[in-house]
Amino acid sequence: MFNLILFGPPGSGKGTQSDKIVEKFGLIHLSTGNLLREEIAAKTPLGLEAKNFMDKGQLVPDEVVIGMIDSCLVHHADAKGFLFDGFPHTVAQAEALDKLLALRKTSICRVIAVDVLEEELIKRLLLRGATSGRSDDTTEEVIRKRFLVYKNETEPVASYYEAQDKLERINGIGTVDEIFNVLSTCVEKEMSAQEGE
Ligand code: B4P
Repeated sequence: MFNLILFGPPGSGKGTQSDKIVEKFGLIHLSTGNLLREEIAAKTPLGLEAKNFMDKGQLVPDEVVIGMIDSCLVHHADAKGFLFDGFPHTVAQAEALDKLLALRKTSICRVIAVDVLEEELIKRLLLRGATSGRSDDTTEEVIRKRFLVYKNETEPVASYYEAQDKLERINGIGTVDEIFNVLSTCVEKEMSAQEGE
């Protein structure tokens, strides 16, 4: 199995690039942000609980998102591999993911971190908020809160994978196609290294 994590701050382009990577490489896209928004749109009890956290720029509790990922792994037991987008967001989620994958005799191959400066991220998110109506993108106050949470709770996930020698950083500023080309090269290199093992 080939399992990849796309890592980065809110608005760094994880969702945008994930759609293109899964199409090119035949992986299953697991986005906790999308899964949570589907629950919100369907007005499920889980969605209503999650909306409270997301609208304030906070993370949804670990046990909720870990449970969602576990059910997706069960549902796609025959997948060639997974692209995790927006997961893990905390070190506790990263540890849980390692355990879930070990139960399936597989592991994370590579974590690609997309680096973008905060001022560019704010511009992108406010623009998306104005056109999509996403409630966590509409005010700069909530967006800045999300960055603070990212620094405190999510950035340590990068060190967690760096210690496993799995982290690679790329520049996330440029056109969508330019960034996709860089990402594709990283994925191809990693896939051929895995085939050679
Ligand atoms: P997500 O849905 O995961 O994150 P996002 O804010 O959409 O960022 P992404 O990096 O995917 O940006 P995108 O491609 O869309 O999380 C939302 C919230 O859900 C979190 O704050 C949290 O509350 C909750 N959540 C999710 N996962 C969780 C977890 N595991 N644990 C706890 N809580 C969790 O790009 C952003 C914008 O930039 C788009 O408008 C796009 O068109 C534009 N863009 C993309 N690439 C560009 C480029 N190269 N140049 C210019 N613009 C670009």
